[in-house]
Amino acid sequence: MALPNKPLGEIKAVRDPEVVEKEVDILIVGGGMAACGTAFEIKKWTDASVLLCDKAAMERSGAVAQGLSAINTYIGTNKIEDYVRMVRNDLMGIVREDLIYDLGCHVDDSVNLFEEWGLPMWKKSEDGKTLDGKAGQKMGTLKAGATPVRTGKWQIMINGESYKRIVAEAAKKALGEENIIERCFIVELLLDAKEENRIAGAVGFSVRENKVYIIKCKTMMVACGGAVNIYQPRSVGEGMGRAWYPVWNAGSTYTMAMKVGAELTMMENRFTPARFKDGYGPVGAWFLLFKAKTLNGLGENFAAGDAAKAELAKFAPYGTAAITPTCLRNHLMLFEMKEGRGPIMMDTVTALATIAATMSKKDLKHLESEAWEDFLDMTCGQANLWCAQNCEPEKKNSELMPTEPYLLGSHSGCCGIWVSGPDFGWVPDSYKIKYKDKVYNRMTTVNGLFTSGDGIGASGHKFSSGSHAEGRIVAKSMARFVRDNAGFTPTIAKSTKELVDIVYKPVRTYLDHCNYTTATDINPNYVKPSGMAFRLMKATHEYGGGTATYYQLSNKSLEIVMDLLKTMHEDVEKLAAGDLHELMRCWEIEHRIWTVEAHLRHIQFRKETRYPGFYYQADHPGQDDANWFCFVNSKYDVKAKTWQMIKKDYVKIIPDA
Ligand code: SFD
Ligand code: AMP
Repeated sequence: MALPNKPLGEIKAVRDPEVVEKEVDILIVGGGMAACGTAFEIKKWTDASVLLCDKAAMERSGAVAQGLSAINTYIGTNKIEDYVRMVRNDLMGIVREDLIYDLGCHVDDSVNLFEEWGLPMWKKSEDGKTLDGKAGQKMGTLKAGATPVRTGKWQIMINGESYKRIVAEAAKKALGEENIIERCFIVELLLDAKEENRIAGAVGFSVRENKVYIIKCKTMMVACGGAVNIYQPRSVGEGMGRAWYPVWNAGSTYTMAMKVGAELTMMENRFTPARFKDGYGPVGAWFLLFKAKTLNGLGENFAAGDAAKAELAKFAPYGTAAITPTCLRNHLMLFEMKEGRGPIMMDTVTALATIAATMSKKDLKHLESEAWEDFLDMTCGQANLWCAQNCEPEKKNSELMPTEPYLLGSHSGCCGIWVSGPDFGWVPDSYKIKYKDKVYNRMTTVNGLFTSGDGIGASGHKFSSGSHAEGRIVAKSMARFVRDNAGFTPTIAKSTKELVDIVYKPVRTYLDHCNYTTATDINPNYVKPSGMAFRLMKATHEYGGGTATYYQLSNKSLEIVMDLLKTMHEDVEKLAAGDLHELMRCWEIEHRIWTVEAHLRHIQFRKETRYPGFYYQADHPGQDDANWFCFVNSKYDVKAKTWQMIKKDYVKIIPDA
């Protein structure tokens, strides 16, 4: 059920919240693209009871909140094998080809549904013209054979300002509003008290009412997106809060799963996207649709030069492939900047002039509005910035800059949770996870716990469409899991009181001590979450390979940041929340700290630099295929408080072309 907007000001937290206890068969945690896919699909396969909890309002939650201007995974007439090859090359070789292939088989069906639900897709007219909006709709649907406007081989353009609203509406209709709790932040997952390594529920709270939710379930999907604001953003001061990926996604997926013992994979991977400086406007449409080039400070197309070619050759076969991997594109920019040939500019002027040369005045106006719409659809801050800077892209070039790092598994990164592949003969046994002798596609190493979208590691480039399709794949797996295990009754070890004490601890800390000082943010007995957030960001920025060091770290800096994280873990015990928004911030920072620790532990373990341009391990430069052409997995033991780092064999399934 949607809750009304807040009255003016924050909602004060009380010492003793109301407790709501629920028991369902299937729990969906998150309300983003993946969760909407699951919500849309699940009732087709089961009569079991389902509940979805989203910390925000589904119409505008998660990464697609602002809308998008492209769907970056649409197979169409391409071969699925080529999709796997593209993802493998972009992610420097080590990926789960079973998961990627499986996703490739399903993703277009989600795209077709989006169009059916009203999402306008750009189409090509019979004479090869670009038609967007209503004009595009006249060409018929993609499903019926209309030709999309491809930006790249895998990407298609949309008028996507309302993308998330459209997808959420379908999810809500299919699942029923009565089975959805919005503004419910899940804090912890709960294991079963009787059966080892089996998921049994979750605990969370409402960010609009003083209520704690304790939910028992037989199976669960956690899909709370990636992790943002874990490194100091380039936008500070009055720009603070601006980031590229959704600021609300705080690593909850990874932290909550790892804390119940789920194995993580490739957490060393990160995504530091090259973006339009300060506004974070995406570059894909400019590179691919408008065919723009980047220039260094000397006005040279450096990426096409001999120095760049020589640099890329060091990372063959990826660097020498037809499409340069995302991390290496960053690497080239950083190379220029470090050599004193920055800043890097996107040559929007030449790109638009080149296309305009073949156009009428009217078509040119339309082209210019498309250039603006690319940002208005998904990153309006960038369009605002252009206005603020008097920037007309046809007259003035814009600067590009690699951003602060993000952790995610669905865009051009691949950190996440280790999951089962599908139960096909061609999928290696080492990629299958069984429960009572049955394989459950996309199940984590915790029985009954599933994930998708940004949650799944080693299979990036799913984007919005792939995350939705993956959520639908999980729906079918969960339906089967509940059916196969109908006799299971979840039991939770901790009492209701113990769970409420955990979730509301920051509120009580605040209420116990807030009268000690006149300025409630400053108190010797507690720390506010905003202070802790700055502390985390400073530590990662300086010692964890943030922008401060051009993404470079070393054995020593890792040692220092690990030490800082250790005291942060101690100090989060003193977090204090005076209102419900702050309570959410407390739990977000807790989730962020654990996610960062996993990330840095993986980097510490992998003694090579697999992703130059995303990060550089100065003590282990370059790639070491002989020792590190494998997955790195980790498992946290919450009782023993120990990390186990595991090397897992990579299996090549799709041969090179
Ligand atoms: O331009 C809790 N993405 C793009 N995908 C595309 O297909 N095309 C594009 O054009 C894309 N680009 C892009 C993209 C994202 C952003 C922010 C920009 C540009 C500016 C990527 C996709 O959006 C992304 O791959 C998917 O959305 C991932 O889906 P999913 O479901 O894994 O994550 P989500 O949608 O962010 O949803 C997360 C949900 O979890 C909730 N949540 N709920 C309860 N308890 C907690 N503790 C929770 N924590 C989080 C959230 O509220 C949300 O509902 S471009 O760059 O290429
Ligand atoms: P972005 O806007 O950077 O998020 O990219 C959107 C899509 O375009 C993703 O599928 C990227 O992999 C792809 N892309 C972006 N830039 C390039 C480029 N220079 N060459 C090839 N693909 C790109």
